[in-house]
Amino acid sequence: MRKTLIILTLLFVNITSKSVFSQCAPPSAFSELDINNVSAGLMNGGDLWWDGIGLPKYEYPKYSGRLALFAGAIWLSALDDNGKLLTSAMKYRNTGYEFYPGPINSTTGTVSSNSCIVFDRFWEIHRIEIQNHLNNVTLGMPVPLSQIDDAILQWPAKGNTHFNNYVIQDDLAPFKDFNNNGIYDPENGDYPDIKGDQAIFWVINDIGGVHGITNGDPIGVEVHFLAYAYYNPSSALNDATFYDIKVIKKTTGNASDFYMGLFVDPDLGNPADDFIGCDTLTNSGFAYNGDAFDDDQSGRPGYGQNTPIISTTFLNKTMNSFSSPTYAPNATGDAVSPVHYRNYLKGFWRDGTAKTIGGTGFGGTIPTSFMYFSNPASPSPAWSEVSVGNAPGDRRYIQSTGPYSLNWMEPFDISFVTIAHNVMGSNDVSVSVIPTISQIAQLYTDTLASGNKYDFALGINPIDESSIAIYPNPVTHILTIDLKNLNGGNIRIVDVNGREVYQGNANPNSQVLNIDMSIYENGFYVLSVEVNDEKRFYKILNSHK
Ligand SMILES: [Ca+2]
Ligand SMILES: [Ca+2]
Ligand SMILES: [Ca+2]
Ligand SMILES: [Ca+2]
Repeated sequence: MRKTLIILTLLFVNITSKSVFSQCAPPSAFSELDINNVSAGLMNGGDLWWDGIGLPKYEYPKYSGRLALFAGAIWLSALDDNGKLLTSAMKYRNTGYEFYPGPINSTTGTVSSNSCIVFDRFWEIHRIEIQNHLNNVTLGMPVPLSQIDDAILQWPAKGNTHFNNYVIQDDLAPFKDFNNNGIYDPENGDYPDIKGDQAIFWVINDIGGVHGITNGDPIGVEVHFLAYAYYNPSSALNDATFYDIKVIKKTTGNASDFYMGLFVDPDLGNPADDFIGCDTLTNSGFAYNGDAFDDDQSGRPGYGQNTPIISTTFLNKTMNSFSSPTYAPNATGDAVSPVHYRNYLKGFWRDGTAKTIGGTGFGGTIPTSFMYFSNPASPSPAWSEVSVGNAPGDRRYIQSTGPYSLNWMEPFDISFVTIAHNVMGSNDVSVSVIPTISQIAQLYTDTLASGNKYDFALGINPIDESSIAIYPNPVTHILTIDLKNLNGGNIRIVDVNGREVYQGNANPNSQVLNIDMSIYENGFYVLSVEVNDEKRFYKILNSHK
């Protein structure tokens, strides 16, 4: 991305967008996901990985001063009940905004200027803070507020009475409703339901002001983001950042033919010598250096001979198209109208003509939705930027998924992962990139499939739910606790009044505990299993006679 234009037009933009009816001030928050080998800047305007003005903020490796991505953004396009085109697609901020801070009130279908202000921020939380909180939780007794970390107390979850000056009436930031009362009350054991060792939540909407990028009509959606990362130096997770995005139509009426895209502007060190491509099997787009040496450029350090490959992978949705617009003001160029945005999201060029296999993807005979879908290390007739002999340059790409129905109050969920692959100058993605993507995508799938409610860490979870069996529940006489593969653990059972009625240890030689529950009164009990400072809770119904 050429950055000078953005700065020149920024002042003009702010004036024009404020002169219209906008209820919300533009988004102004910035945060960083930085627990592992990546430092990823986050913005709250539907854009990612930059500072909102002109500097890239996706540093890899962290502290190296080298940047792998210039920016990214979400693109949404749908039709309303009458077939009218609706568009909310962010790019850069040079002509305004598409998304504004805060949720939409589902009763009124509107945003309030107060919510725009209260939500113009990020909520950051670490796994360790949640563990500390759980260690303070004594069942049946509220945790004193003074003992609860602000990050947990202020978590923007439904019904949180400790949240400042705003009543959160709908589902918002994910949480574990430990006491099952439908609202977030951390003093009674609730806690943020994050993934990763560090997670950052924010919420935006597309109706808080004019759409200064696409000039399109809003879809009427609230969008939740949870960005998260794992500290795991022994695996590729350490080079990855994850994003769970939830899109909820909250204004009246349903939308159809909904497409969602991820716009990515990779700038691998020197932005002027890059190539891009995609892998349809792993639902991934990627960027690699277009020549053998990534030079310094305008004070931005290049990667030299060891440029990483950077990939973006849809984890729970199929990638239905991959496009790379040129800078030409013609059919292959940037989207400048809502119809253009939609055409790219559907896999066409901006004017609606099909992309075609071979060459630059334009004007051929065999239509395709995916540009440069081959391994760059494979010779022609494989189709990559290398095989067709392109000149390296500044690239952007759009990967999309769709179409879907987007019905009122039915969330659309998409997760993606961005991975930097330290490949030591190779562009053979089949060897050095795709296996890593597959491995991480599999970890993601396994974690979902396990139903593990304590899924703080992929692959390194200290208490795996499948390693504990507790039965029967309800219990009429003997409650069996089988710790299977775990190396022992501490078991406590507490009644509804917070009184401990049982405490015992399982050890590696006797992993099965049989507890006679018939000696206790009927009713609910909470059983905790503690292994290596990790606790897991179970609600048990005692029901003898
Ligand atoms: Ca609760
Ligand atoms: Ca480069
Ligand atoms: Ca170069
Ligand atoms: Ca670029």
